[in-house]
Amino acid sequence: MTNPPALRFARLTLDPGHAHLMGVVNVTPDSFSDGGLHVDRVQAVARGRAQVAAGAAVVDVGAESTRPGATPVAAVEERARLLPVVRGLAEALAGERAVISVDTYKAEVADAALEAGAELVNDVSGGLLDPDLLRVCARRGAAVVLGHLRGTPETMRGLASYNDVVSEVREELRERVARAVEAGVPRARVLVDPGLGFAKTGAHNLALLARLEALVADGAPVVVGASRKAFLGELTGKPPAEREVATAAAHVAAILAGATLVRVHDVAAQRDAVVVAAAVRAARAP
Ligand code: PMM
Repeated sequence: MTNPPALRFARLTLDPGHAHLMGVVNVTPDSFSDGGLHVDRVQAVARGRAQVAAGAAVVDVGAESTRPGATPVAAVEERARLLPVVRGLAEALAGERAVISVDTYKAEVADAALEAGAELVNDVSGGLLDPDLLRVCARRGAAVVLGHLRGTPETMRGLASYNDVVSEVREELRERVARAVEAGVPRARVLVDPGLGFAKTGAHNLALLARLEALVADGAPVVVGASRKAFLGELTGKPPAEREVATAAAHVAAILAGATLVRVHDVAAQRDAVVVAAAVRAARAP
């Protein structure tokens, strides 16, 4: 297995040979309050602080759902939702060993979020939906997660067709990494993600988890997001809120295969599984 270099951020260095938690912070309008975005902002910042207190190295702030079939949000709206939260988190986490990530595929949103204090861009499309995003990351020295999807979140459901999902995803991720490097992002600042659920069936997700070593072997730190996803519901028969143990099992498999970062909704619920899986991996004979 190759050993990717450490990922340096302002107050934290992520060792790709270890496993870390990325806690999700969703910023969606609160339809039950007339305070709207303000109330949302306070709650989102508190959520981010709690994720870090529970053990997250990264908080991933997102304002547009990328679930299958989700309708896109305009960049201006996405920025208006995200920026106050990113600024609030940058202030709230100033003394913490934590990194703020922004979950967006839009260059102008990423640019504004990096200006506001984010250090990592999490693009589920891997630079495919807005190629300017890679140039923004290069210019600002940001690290970037390049996710694998086909089509768009709106259309991807119909595009889950592969002969060999693992080798095709690996090939397409290699192309995306090459494009990021061409755009000026240092290779050492690029992470990759197989994009579980993004133009994938449950069987595709399982194949990617089962053979994740193939992606890890390419050298970039691997991010995995299985948290509460539909394929875990298909396996267990449980609704999203009851998929924490299933999430932990999927992420333990990913960590044993070499994943560096797992993206979760509930850091407190997931931390111990990640710590134990990482310790087992580290205890392997060198
Ligand atoms: N999944 C979702 C959103 N962002 N980012 C990365 N890097 N990997 C993922 O698997 C991923 C992501 C969609 O899941 P959610 O709507 O449940 O957050």
